[in-house]
Amino acid sequence: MSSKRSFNDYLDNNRKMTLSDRIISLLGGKTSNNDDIYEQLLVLLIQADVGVDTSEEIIDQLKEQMLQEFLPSSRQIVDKLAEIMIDYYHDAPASDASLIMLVGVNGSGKTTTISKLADLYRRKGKKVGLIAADTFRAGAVSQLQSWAERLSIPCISGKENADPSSVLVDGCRYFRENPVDIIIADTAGRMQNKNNLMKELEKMIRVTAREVGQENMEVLLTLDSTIGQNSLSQAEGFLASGKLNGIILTKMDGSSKGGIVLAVNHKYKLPVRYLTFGENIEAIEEFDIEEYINSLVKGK
Ligand SMILES: Nc1nc2c(ncn2[C@@H]2O[C@H](COP(=O)(O)OP(=O)(O)OP(=O)(O)O)[C@@H](O)[C@H]2O)c(=O)[nH]1
Ligand SMILES: [Mg+2]
Repeated sequence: MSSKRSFNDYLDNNRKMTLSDRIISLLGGKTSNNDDIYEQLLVLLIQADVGVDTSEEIIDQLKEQMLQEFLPSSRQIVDKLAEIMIDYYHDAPASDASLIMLVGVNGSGKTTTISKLADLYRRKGKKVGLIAADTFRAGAVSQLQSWAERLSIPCISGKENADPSSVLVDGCRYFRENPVDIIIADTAGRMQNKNNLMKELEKMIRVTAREVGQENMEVLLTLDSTIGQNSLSQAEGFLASGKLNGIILTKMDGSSKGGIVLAVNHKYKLPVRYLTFGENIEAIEEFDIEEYINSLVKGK
């Protein structure tokens, strides 16, 4: 039997009071169409990092709904809030890309997440290959290579300071000769406002797309769930580099609830593919909006 613990197990063990506990204790079990209640709910959403504009939009929708239907219990209001938040999310079908490239700011969790993803795919019976295209940070290549060795999967890398685009091309060609089911490529961390580094990323994406085909690759942005509002500007900056297909929400084991991901998803139509919740290699899950909202709002 697997000892794998899910994100919800993690929450069960680590969060004392859920948003819904707080809402229900605020509402005291009964309801009235009281502006005070909306104000309190708004504050709770903002505290969950959902962001002011998004929280206001969601509460406005709740107000509208509550004009149309009478919800006699606080539990029903919580359920309605969850329903509205799930509808707010733009879903997109899971991709069957043959190459996934992780991009993001420094320290957002790219390399760690790649080892988790590699292990996840491997457990699903897929053959995985890695490309270590972070040639910028000393030690980055060996960080990924040591994971590859532990997982017994091939990892193609370049020398420190090599052109990352050429490492990507070499990697794609290697895996054309030695096929795998999925290639996962690591890239150097970069701030979204550093023009030269974003230009470099544009080239990396362009040459990789030329090797494997634009439709066969997916570029995912790792967003550290603890950084809050800056996620919006990161998404905007990385979208400008030519291709961005989705988000991986990292570090959900902290105190943050990562609610800003709803705002990012809604604004840029970027689906959340995975979330990670710890240092353990198994601390990754495919993202499920209903589970996420239920854990955020209802705690189950
Ligand atoms: N608590 C926690 N820490 C994480 C998680 N994912 C990554 N980390 C930690 O975050 C730090 C940065 O992780 P990396 O994977 O090296 O991040 P990166 O984006 O590759 O960093 P650069 O390559 O420097 O841009 C490390 O200390 C990781 O252990 C997570 O889900 N939970
Ligand atoms: Mg890294």
